[in-house]
Amino acid sequence: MSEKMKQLAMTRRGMLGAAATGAALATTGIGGSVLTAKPAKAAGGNAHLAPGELDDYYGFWSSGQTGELRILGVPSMREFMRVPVFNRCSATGWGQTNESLKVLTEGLTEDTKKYLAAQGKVTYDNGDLHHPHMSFTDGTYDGRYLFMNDKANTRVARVRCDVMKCDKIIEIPNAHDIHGMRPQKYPRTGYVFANGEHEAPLVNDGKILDQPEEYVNIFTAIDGDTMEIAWQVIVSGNLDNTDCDYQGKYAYSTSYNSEMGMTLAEMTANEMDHVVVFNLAEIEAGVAAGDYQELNGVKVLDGRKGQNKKYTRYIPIPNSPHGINTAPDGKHVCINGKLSPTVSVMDVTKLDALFESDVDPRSCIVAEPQLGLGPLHTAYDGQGNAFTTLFLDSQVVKWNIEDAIKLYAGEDVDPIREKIDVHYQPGHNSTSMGETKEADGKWLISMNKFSKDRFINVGPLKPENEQLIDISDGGMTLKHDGPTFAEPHDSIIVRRDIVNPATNWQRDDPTWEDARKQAEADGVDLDWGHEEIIRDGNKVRVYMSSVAPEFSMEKFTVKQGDEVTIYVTNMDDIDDLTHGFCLANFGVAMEVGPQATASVTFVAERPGVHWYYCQWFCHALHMEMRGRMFVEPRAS
Ligand code: RUQ
Ligand code: CUA
Repeated sequence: MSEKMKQLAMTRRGMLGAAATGAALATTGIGGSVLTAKPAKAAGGNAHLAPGELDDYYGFWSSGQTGELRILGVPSMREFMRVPVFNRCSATGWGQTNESLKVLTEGLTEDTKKYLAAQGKVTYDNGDLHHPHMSFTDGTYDGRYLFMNDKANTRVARVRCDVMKCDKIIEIPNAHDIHGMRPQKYPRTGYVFANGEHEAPLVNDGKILDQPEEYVNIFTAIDGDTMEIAWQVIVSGNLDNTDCDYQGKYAYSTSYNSEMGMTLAEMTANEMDHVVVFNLAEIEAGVAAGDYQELNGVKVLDGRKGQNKKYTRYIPIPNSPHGINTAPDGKHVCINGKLSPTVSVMDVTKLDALFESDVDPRSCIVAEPQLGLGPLHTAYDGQGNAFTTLFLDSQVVKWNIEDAIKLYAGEDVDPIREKIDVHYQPGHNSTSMGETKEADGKWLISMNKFSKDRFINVGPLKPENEQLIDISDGGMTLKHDGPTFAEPHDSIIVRRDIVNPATNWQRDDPTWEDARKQAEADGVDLDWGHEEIIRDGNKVRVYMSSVAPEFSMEKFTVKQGDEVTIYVTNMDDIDDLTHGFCLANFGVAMEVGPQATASVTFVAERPGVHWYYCQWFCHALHMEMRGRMFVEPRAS
C-alpha cells in the first residue's frame, strides 16, 4: 500500500470516528472540537430578515445531481427560484416545450444524437451541475450570464441573467465529464474554461483499452459570447478544478492523477500531483500558427508533460489537490491539498518565469501552510484572509495569507486565525463577492455534504446542510442552517445591484424566434390576441393567446394521429402574471411568462374530449381558465 493509500485509509477511519464523537458531544451540548470551542459573540451582520425585507445579495447555487440552478437570498437563505438546466421540470415544461428542446438538443454532437436516438430520446434527462459562475468584466461580476458545467454528460450551459432562463447548452467534444469550470476574469468573459475530468483515448472508438499511454485529458476554452469552442489542449493527468488570474494571462487546473492510473491504488501511488498552468497568449499564438490537430471540428493543441511547448507548465503539488481559488489581491492562488493537510499558495507574478526560463516549477509556490485534514476549497474576505473547508475535520479554518508566506520563508508565525465547526463534512464554501476583486468580507457559506443530527429525521435519505457564517466583524459566527436537497455543491454570492432581471419578457425575445417565424409563415400575428388553426397535412398548428382568466380558444378540433403544435402567447403584461398550459392526460404542461410565447408538440392519439387548463395560479377565476381539445377518431 502506498503512503498516500495508507493516509487515505487512515483518514477515512478518522472521519467515521470523528463523526461519531461529534454526534455524542453534540447531544451533550459541547462543540465537536475542544480546540476551537469559542464563546458566542455579539452578532455582526443580521441574518434574520423580517417579512418583506429584501436580501443584500443574490446567491446562485448549483444543485449537483439534481441538475438545476437555484437562486437564494443572502443572508436570509430563502430559496427564490429554481432554473431548470440539465434536468426536466414539471412546472415549467423544460425538456418538453419546443423552445427548451431546442436548447437541450442543438448543442449535442452527432455521435450523441445517434446514441440518444437508439434510446428513443432526443436529449439526456439528467445532469450533474457542480459549478455556477457569473460572467466577468474587469475582474468583477457583470450580471450578463451564469455559466455551469454538467459532469454527467460533458456539457456546459449558460443562463441569461435578464430573464434567468437557460439559453445555451453545448456538449464538449473530445473531453470526458466536464468538472471544473470558470469564466475568464479579465479583461472580460471571454473564455469559459472547462476541465474534462476523466481521461480516455483521444480517439475513443473502441480500439484502445489497456494502454494508459494512449489516454489523454482535455482542457477546453469556450467563447462565452457565442458558446462555441475556441480551442482545446491535451494534458497529462486528470483535471479537477480550474480558475484563472486577474491579468488575463493564465488559467490553471488542479490535477489529481498524475500517474494516469485506472484503479484507486494506481491513482494515489505518487506523493506529488500537479497544477497545470495554461499560457493563454502562447496557446492563441499556437492556434494562429496552425500548431494543432482538428478533431471533431475543434482545434486541439498538445500540452502534455514532456512536450516542452510553451502552452503548459506542470507544478508539483502534494497529494491530489482539489479546489483552486484565485485571491482578490490578484496575486495569490490557493491550491487545496485534499489528501494533504496543506494548501499551496501560488504567486501568479512568478508564472512568467516558468515559461521564459528553466526555473524550478515550484519556484512560484510561496507558502504551504498545514491547515487541517481534507482541505477542499478556499474563499476570501478581501482583507488578506482565506477560509478553507476541511472535509475530514468538519471545520472551516480562517488563516492569513501574508502570515503563511512568512512562515514558509522561515519566520515563526502562525497563520491560523480561527477554526469553526461546521455540520458536517464541508465541500465548497463561498464568500460574498469572494471570487472577484470586490470581495467584501461580509458572509461565508459552508456547503456541507451531511446534515446527520441537525434536523428532524426524514428517513434514510437526509437533507444536506448549508451554513451561513458571519465574517463581517473579523470573527466567524454561525448564523443559519439551511437544509437542502441534493446537492449543496457550489455557490456564488453576488451583490444585488449587479443583477437586474426583467419583470416581463420582451415580445421580440430570441427564445421564441422559431415560433415567430412559423406564425409569420402562417399569417398569424403573435403580438395581438389571436386564435388560429392551421392544417398542413397531418400537422396542425394551434395558435392561442391568454389574458387572465381566459384562453382565446375555448375549444378546437383535431384528428386522431395529427401532430399538433400548440402555441400560447401570454398577452398579460402585469408583473408576476404567469399563465400555464396543461393538457390533461397528454402529459403536456408548460409555463408561459408575462409577454412570452411558448409551444409544445405532441401526437393526438386519444379520441374524445380533452380539457386543457392553466396550471399557474393567475386569477380568482384561475380554475375556470380552461378549454377543450376535441380529437375526432380515425376513420376505421
Ligand atoms: S468539486 S466538493 Cu465538483 Cu466542486 Cu469540490
Ligand atoms: Cu392563467 Cu392560471
